[in-house]
Amino acid sequence: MSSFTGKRRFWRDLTLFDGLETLPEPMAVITEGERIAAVVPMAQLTDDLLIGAEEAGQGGVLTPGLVDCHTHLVFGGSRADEFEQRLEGASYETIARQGGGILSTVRATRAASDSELLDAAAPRLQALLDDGVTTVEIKSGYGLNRDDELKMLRVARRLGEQFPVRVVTTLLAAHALPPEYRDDSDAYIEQVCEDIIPAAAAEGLADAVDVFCENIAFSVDQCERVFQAAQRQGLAVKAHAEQLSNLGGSALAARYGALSVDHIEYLDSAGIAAIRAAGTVAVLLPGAFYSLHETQLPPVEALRAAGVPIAIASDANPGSSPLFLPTLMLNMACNLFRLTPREALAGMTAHGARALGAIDYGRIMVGAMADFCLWHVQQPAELAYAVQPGRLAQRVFRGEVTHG
Ligand code: DI6
Ligand code: FE
Repeated sequence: MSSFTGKRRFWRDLTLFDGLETLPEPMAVITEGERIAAVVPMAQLTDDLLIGAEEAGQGGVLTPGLVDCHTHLVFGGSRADEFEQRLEGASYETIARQGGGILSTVRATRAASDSELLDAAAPRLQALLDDGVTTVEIKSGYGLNRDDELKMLRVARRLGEQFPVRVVTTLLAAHALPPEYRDDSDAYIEQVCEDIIPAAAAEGLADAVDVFCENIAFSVDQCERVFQAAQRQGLAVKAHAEQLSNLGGSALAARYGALSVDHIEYLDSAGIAAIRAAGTVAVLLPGAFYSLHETQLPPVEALRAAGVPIAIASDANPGSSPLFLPTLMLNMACNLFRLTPREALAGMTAHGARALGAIDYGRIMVGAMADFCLWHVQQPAELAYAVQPGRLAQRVFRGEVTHG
């Protein structure tokens, strides 16, 4: 018997993807309260293991609950008008330099109340849950001042209280230059470092701090100041880096022990060596690559050869990735970036959890959180091969069946 407490449930006759690979024989999973208590081949499922346990499912493919480790799920307004402009040839950068893009969403987010932001985010979050997500990272970054950045993070925290999901929050105040600092980016970075980060840390609203290191956003030096301020508050760091060019943001992030570097289409061999040495996760965001019609592919083969863990996420946001279907990201990771289905699934389970600095979810193993999904598919690869909402047979979060 395990050392855990709580209600005992078991699932049997499973094709099990454990977060890294598909096990070769039919398996059973036994939970106790919020934790996984046993993972055994059916051939070893003896009666003593089932004492006091209620059968909760049988058959099908079981995977860890999906971990969407990079989203901008909380935001006001819509960018459908820019979608049309970009289809008519305007570039993402041009729209941003004209005060559109992120700043368009900033204006709408600042104007929205907490409850309006929560009501707008709720159906987007539900769409992720209905597609198997049990952990979601939600960034700020559309407030760009203390009050509105903290407003976004409070809304993210409330979503985690109101829905059966784990919400991990990230402060991304260094997402874009707000209009009131249009001529003095260093002064804005000073406010981020001396005011916004300490205020978020004091209220326990942020689990990590992120930056957008890019020509249309902030320089390596400015991002380094943000990382130093985060570390003064004991917060982990991550970076949107090498998305549209190579400024060396990933190498900087690695020097600060970043949990992850994200996008990284323009990552070079020096950056790969740096993140490999730092144990930083490479988060690929195929939705943004696809929506922005990018052509520069991330260096997947070099990341594989270097043994860098690759995560996949939706980057769900109103501008560069208005895509709220995580299993579509599995399909895109394979079709656009040539990941294998196994790599893509690991990227949205074990490696997604690692990109959030987590060790007790994202895997099906004894002692892990009982966060997992039973799917109406014959084999795990189908989850990446086909894009088909509605395949979730059961969703289990902290040991409780929340769907199906
Ligand atoms: N890179 C992106 O693709 C998103 N943020 C970032 O740093 C874009 C967010 C938006 O367009 O609203
Ligand atoms: Fe992003």
